[in-house]
Amino acid sequence: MATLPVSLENITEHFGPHLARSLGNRLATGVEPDKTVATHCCFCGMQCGIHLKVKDNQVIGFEPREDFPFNRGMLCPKGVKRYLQGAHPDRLVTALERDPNSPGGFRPMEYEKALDRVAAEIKRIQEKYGRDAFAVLSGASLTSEKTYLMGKFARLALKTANIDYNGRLCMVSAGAGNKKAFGVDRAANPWSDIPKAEVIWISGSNVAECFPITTDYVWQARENGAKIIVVDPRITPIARTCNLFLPVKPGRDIALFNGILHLMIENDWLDHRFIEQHTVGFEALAEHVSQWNPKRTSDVTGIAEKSIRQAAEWWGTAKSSFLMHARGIEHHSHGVQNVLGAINIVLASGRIGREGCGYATITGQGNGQGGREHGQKCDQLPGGRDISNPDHRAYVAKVWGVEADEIPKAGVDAYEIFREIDRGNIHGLLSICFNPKVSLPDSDFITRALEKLDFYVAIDFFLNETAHHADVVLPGSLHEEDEGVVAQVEGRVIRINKVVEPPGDARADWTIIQDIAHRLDCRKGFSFANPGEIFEELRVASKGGTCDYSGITYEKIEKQNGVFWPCPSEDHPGTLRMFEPGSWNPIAKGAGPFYFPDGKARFNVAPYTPPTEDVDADYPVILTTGRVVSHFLSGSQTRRIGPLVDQYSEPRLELHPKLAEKYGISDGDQVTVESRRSSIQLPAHVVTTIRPDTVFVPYHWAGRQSINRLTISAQDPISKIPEYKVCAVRIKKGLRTED
Ligand SMILES: Nc1nc2c(c(=O)[nH]1)N[C@H]1C(S)=C(S)[C@@H](COP(=O)(O)OP(=O)(O)OC[C@H]3O[C@@H](n4cnc5c(=O)[nH]c(N)nc54)[C@H](O)[C@@H]3O)O[C@H]1N2
Ligand SMILES: Nc1nc2c(c(=O)[nH]1)N[C@H]1C(S)=C(S)[C@@H](COP(=O)(O)OP(=O)(O)OC[C@H]3O[C@@H](n4cnc5c(=O)[nH]c(N)nc54)[C@H](O)[C@@H]3O)O[C@H]1N2
Ligand code: SF4
Ligand SMILES: [Mo]
Repeated sequence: MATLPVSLENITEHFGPHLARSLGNRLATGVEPDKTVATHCCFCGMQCGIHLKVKDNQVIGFEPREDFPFNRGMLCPKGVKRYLQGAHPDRLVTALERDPNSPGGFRPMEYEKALDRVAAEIKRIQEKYGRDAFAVLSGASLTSEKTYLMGKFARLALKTANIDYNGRLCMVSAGAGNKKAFGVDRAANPWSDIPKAEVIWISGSNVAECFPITTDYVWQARENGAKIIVVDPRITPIARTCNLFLPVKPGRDIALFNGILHLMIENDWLDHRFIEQHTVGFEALAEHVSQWNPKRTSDVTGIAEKSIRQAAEWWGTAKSSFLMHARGIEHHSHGVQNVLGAINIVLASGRIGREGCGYATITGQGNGQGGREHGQKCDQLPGGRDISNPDHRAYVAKVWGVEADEIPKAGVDAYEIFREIDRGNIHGLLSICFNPKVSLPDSDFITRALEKLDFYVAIDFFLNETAHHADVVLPGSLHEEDEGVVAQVEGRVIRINKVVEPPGDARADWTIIQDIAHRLDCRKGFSFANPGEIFEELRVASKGGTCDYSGITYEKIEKQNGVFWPCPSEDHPGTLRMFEPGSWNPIAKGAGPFYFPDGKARFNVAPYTPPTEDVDADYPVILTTGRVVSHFLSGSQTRRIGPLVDQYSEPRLELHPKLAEKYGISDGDQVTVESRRSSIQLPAHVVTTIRPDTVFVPYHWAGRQSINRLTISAQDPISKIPEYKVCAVRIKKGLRTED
């Protein structure tokens, strides 16, 4: 039996930020760079600071960036290798046009001609089928300037209601839960609060593999004597070093949170003064959780009663604490309920809005925070405004110089866009920074829908698997080829600096979008000369909204090494920590720290509902999915970086020895995994670090290796996030006979 590729002994080798520090220095030897530019990593929401070294308009290496306070020179394996993308032979340097007779199915096309064709097809489709028949899918790896522009482009240039983004797959359950409870959607605390907390609660996050730099903060807390509680169906690397591990059955976290609150009430581990002064709704919630006694909680979650009591006691009696969660509790058809459950135990403890007392959802994508603020969501306008709210529409319309009724109504979510394509209601698609064929669930359906499109244009720097279905591909920009801002995991707005020029015919993404707008006879509002001008408009458009950027300038970001939003005026330093007593916000206006007119946070009753597809006699095993340290998202970038492929070259089916024995499977055997949607074959990886009723597969691969062919397209009714973390499968040793 093999162990996980990473063990406690070699954990530093795999995730050790300090190793990266020395590697950077080693790479520095040999070639003399022309210049070194301070910027940030292109991958996850940590947005670690990094120096990129440039020679002849080519990124040739990196150096640690000690001055950025978040990572202080540390980087993870992906950050260390990110610089290898630009020189990759697959880098798109011309526009492409679909041509079945050309090798690879595409032939190069002149950029201007490609734009003409795109505009003509958009006009043709919209004239024939109506404005909303052309949809836009955008991404949260883009800078905030671009995400702002995408929202404006869809509403004003295309005049379509149908724009949504890949954060629909990521941050929306957390966002909806935070808005329901706090009235605003941002990590409540800076990470500097983590080491000051005496209890750290981590639910549904593989912190060490997905947020390696956060591991350092958690370990600092541990050095200071903190107790670490981890809730996960797998003993992930961070769980191996925790004080209490709760092996939850996938899809049952809300039962656990309700059970913890039950014990907090029973033992009077509550902050009565905080509940009284700063919250509403506690009585109804207390009534609801009275049914969640430890026995019932244990029966539903699969966690031992003793462990539940221990967790409740540590959490209940702590003086300071930090609760964080990620997609493990959010990727569910009741993801919002899970998030509300987590927030309920934070509010009941009163430990929020103070130093060392924190709560956060850990943001995934590079601009996963900023990308969900300024209007590329189907129901949102800039500044976190609501597209259905007449006041919000009127404000943004004024900034855009249009009438409020010219702004389309709310559109449908990213998955529904594909259902609408399938139903014949959407005929054209523009996608940027999104690879839905690999990243959406039940992906055989997505493939079929893509083939039904009349016209599809993709903007990317690589020909990702979805773009293979495009009629035209436009060569966009890599992270280091453009400038702008992003908001990292803590809500700190930082600057991405331009390091090199886009090669060949490749263009900064925002210029491509403007070029298309111009060909749609839409110049007004799309004549920005640079990202700085877009940012100036974004500042105005966000003013007075919950995500208020109006006091943030490029210069101030530079000077302060980042500015935390909200920042309502130029003399305001930004908001390091949310919800501090006496703090101001645009909704409460001094009535209290939370973003509701009365300034109070909301407790929400969050009932338990089982996953949409539970196991049964035909499909008796739970499938859950997620990530490994060396690959990123759909893998379109990291599967092209050799050293990362070497670290983890193919997906494997993680399963427990007991389950393996039941099916006669040994480590390394080929196994057929089948759900009601599809089936694939994978090598078995037999490990003791997973629940015996659950199997895990990472999702970074495409085609025959893509686990999303099996996952279910059930969505949370509020957030519309897909249920990636639970569906039912059956497994069998060997290949399927018909293959
Ligand atoms: N290396 C790497 N890092 C990344 C990314 C990447 O692709 N690769 N992507 C970035 C992005 S966009 C995101 S969103 C984040 C994701 O970061 P995470 O959410 O930490 O990662 P996941 O692997 O999706 O899932 C986290 C954990 O949830 C557990 N889990 C599964 N089902 C349940 C459940 O029902 N309850 C609980 N409590 N846990 C469950 C899984 O076992 C897994 O360990 O990572 C970011 N960082
Ligand atoms: N089974 C399963 N599926 C999942 C998940 C899971 O846990 N399990 N997690 C979900 C989550 S949390 C997420 S965030 C999604 C992510 O899913 P996707 O967003 O589809 O994945 P990416 O790999 O980020 O695809 C983005 C594309 O954007 C391109 N790109 C990156 N930066 C830029 C840029 O600056 N400009 C342009 N033009 N293009 C750019 C990349 O080259 C890539 O082709 O996957 C989701 N899918
Ligand atoms: S932790 Fe995230 S931002 Fe930092 S180096 Fe790794 S992938 Fe890049
Ligand atoms: Mo994500």
